[in-house]
Amino acid sequence: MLPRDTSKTDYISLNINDPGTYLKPSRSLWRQWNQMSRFQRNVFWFLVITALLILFYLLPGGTKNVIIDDGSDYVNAKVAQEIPKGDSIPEEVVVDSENQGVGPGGGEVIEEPEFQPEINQVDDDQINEPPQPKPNAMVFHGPQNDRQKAVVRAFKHSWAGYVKFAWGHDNVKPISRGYHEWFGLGLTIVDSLDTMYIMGLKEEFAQARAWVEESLVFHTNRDVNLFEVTIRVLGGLLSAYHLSGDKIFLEKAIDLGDRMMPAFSTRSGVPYSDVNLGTKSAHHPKWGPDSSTSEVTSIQLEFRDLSRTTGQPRFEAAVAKVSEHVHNLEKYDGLVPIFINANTGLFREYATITLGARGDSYYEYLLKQWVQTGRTIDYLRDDYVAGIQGMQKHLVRRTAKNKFLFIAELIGASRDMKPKMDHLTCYLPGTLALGVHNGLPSEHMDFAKELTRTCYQTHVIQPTFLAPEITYFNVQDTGEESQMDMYVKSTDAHNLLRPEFIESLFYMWYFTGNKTYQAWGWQIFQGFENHTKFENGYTSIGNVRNRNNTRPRDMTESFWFGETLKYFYLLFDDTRQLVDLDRWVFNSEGHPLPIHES
Ligand code: DMJ
Repeated sequence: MLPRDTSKTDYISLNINDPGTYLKPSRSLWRQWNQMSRFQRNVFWFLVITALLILFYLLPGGTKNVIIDDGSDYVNAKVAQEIPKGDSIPEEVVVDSENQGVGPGGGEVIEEPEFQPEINQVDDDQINEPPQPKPNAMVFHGPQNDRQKAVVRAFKHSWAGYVKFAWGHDNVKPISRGYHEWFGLGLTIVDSLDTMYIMGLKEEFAQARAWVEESLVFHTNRDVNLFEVTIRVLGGLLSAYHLSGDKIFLEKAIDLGDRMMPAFSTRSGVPYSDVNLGTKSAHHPKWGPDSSTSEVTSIQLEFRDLSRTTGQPRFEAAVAKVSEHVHNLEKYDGLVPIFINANTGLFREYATITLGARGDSYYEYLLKQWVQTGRTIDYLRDDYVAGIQGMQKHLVRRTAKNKFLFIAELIGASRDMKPKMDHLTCYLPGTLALGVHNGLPSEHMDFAKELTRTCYQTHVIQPTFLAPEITYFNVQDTGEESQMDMYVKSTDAHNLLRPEFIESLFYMWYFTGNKTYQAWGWQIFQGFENHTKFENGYTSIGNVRNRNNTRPRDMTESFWFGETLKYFYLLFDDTRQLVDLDRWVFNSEGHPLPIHES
């Protein structure tokens, strides 16, 4: 074979690294261009267009989804592409039925034009309210008895897995030794801060504090859920600030609060569910046009606290407007449907009424806001009392056999009663007890005790001693000896390490001093120890009905650290003085915030 004669090639080499090839003054560019083959010209244009595109995308504000604010956010940007914005989290990591992006009502997304209101904010300069003085650091002395020590061991075990395999990410996956990203905000770290502080875990707290200072940033172009970020991150930061007096937490809270404010830029002032902290834009969820009622009404403690702490009233003004708006809406004997439209400001007609997902903390925050503001805002108390009366009239039912009290749901236009209760509803006894302590009707305590007993039963009847996500109740007497009070469908048999019942046990113990509540909590703690503990932490499980087949889900929600373990620790505080409930009010994620005089 003859060697190829390269001197007679029918192309010229295109070396873009050699400027001489193109810029030699002796050869005209035009001639060179004409000598190029079509292929070479295409390559040339391709390179030029690519370069322009890269330039365009690197310019600030050039894109919505791909821009990365700085190199350190690369992982977040990558994950943002893996988890579609506002869509449901993939099944294997879906852990929170309230947060699943599968919208009731069909999923048809109504595109509404973006509304730019005349800013429903207060001009901070006009109101001369000084910020609170920096709080003194609270002092905690660590676990005082064997049960508290066991809880701290559980915390440290779980935390160790998180540090090792998921540091800086939202959640640890303790079995596969990986992590799960939801908002890319280090949720577990921020949710854990005050728990560690209260448990006296100084080294762990210092490590987390350093991460907050160096790595917690909010400028990533990514949609987050307003409610979840408010209760977990804003609440976690503010609580850490009030307990420790460390200003870094407040600085981060202010930045976050500012970035969430665009969510309130709607016609009605009722916020959108989703807000992009990077671009500061907000919208309704991808799965439907409405926000969840509990979500828009359970952000007030945190935004108000931010205002009171900084002396900047605009945060409180925005959320107070939402509460006032909802107060003025027509209700069903104090009960609210679970969806509300941010633009019309109206409830979705005939949406479900429930004390479970999407309804629960509406009632909780009526009471807690009233407590937070020194019991001075009457309509909040009145709406809360009306809500409890409405529950007793329309939702409270009893099982046929043992007359266990539960809170049913009302479904659809016909308002049919569904004898089903989410585990989420088991927060209510604690809230009722808090209300009675603050002077509300003493019958609420009877209600609280009965519901506590039922929630305890949802644990007792399971071989794992852990409650399922949802329980159904038998209300018709069949006359059969074997009739059960409650049953669980296989799709509802999971346990996500949720805190609600432990939270209620803590309040019941705190206000009554009845050690039975501590004993019940200890039994449940053993359930978690026996069935959710693995080498690298604790995981949600898919099945509480069979101790030999619990189907571990490989996921630790941040509320395990922020709430469940904190409430266990407080429940086992024999002195009942660790956190004074006349000075502090816990937000919906278990973060204590100070009570004000007005
Ligand atoms: C937490 O994020 C909060 O307690 C919220 O109010 C309800 N759901 C989870 C815990 O189950």
